[in-house]
Amino acid sequence: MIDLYYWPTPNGQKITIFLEETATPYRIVPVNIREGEQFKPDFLRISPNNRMPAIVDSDGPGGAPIAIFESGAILLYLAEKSGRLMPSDTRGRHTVIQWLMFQMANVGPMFGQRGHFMRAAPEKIPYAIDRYTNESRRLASVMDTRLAEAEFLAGDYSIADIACYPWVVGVQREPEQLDSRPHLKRWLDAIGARTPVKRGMAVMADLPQPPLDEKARSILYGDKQFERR
Ligand SMILES: N[C@@H](CCC(=O)N[C@@H](CS)C(=O)NCC(=O)O)C(=O)O
Repeated sequence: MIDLYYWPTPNGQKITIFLEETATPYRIVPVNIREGEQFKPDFLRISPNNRMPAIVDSDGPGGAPIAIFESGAILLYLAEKSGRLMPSDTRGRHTVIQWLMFQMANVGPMFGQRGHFMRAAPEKIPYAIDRYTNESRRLASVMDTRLAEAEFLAGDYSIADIACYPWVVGVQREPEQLDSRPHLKRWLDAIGARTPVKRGMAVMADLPQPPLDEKARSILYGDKQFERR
């Protein structure tokens, strides 16, 4: 059984989508990051970077439990274990890894910082908003160019698409951005139409997400992050 330490954010949704796509049994262990549950000692033993998602697979290598943090590492582990959504030939594997790293090192951080400076930051800093908006748009164009020549990021549907989708789906709220990126639009529509993707995206999605209050702000972006453990 896979225990998924989870909160409904794009990084968490990558894993629920994979688990739904592969019909892998899993149990959700909520980690309320606004309440600071990511700092509980039991969770830090699993995820020392105080970030979700993380998994514990009770049936890990050799039949012993294994804990994994970082969504990209979790996707690689689950793909390898299940033999799904990742090709087995060397060229195909590395194409997937390359686009997975593109998501982890670029799409997640840049889209994430854009969201932070647009919605969470207490003051609106035009330089920061412009910087991360420009980078997010540039990355959307990189994807559009790639998707002009390939149906999915690594050729066939894979964990690279699953990693990108929950981050990029928000571009649909800015339809003018998709007018000039028709291949990205086609890809978003195709992935969004998949039933397991809908199920993965829906896990705990009805949770009320009021604007961040002072306590949540301090937990997520304040002194709490710097306390020695
Ligand atoms: N690179 C990490 C990022 C995970 C991440 O940033 N998780 C956020 C929510 S999306 C989190 O747990 N934040 C808690 C905190 O900042 O204390 C991954 O892909 O797993």
